[in-house]
Amino acid sequence: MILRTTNSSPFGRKPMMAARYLGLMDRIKVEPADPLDPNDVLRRDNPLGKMPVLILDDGRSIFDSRVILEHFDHLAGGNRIIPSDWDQRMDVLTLQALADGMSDAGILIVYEGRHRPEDKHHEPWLAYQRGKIERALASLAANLPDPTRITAGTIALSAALGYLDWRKQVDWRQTTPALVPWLETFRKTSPIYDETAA
Ligand SMILES: N[C@@H](CCC(=O)N[C@@H](CS)C(=O)NCC(=O)O)C(=O)O
Repeated sequence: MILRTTNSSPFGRKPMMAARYLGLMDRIKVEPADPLDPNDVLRRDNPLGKMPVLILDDGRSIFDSRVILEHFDHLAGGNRIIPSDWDQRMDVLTLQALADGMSDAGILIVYEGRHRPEDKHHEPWLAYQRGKIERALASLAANLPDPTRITAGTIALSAALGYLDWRKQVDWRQTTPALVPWLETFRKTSPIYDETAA
């Protein structure tokens, strides 16, 4: 399989972490992708021009990161990072959706700077996106997931926090200190976070 991705993207880092955790790396060739390059095959493999994309052995491409994690879990026998138990599954997938939503908002903040001229930056819209991240952080701090369980949810959360550390859309370590030991414990539980640092 070919995984088009980069670890600097929070979404791209998710399948890299999952593949390592599930022991699938020897079946995957990782190729970089550049969403901004119109000639990059990414736009052929995913009409949305977003990474990550996974090219299966039969040539099909699957995306997005959630679908790829689902596929990796299946390849690894199932019930590994996405529980089969329905209630647990809903909890893990909802945590993944919340964490991915933080990354989505974080990316939109970065894109405002990248794609719009400086005099067109709209602070209320940036604050609107920051509000999503801040509310998500507060809700996570009030109901911390188990950092010793490696799931699609905790993988997505660690990737989102790593992205905020890098791009600094909000100072989550200051506003939500409860998540600092959470990330430390996650890192100690499995090397996949440090192994996929950009
Ligand atoms: N929901 C998607 C989001 C993917 C995404 O936003 N990827 C970013 C990488 S940072 C991207 O490729 N953006 C390019 C663009 O939006 O044109 C997923 O989970 O994979």
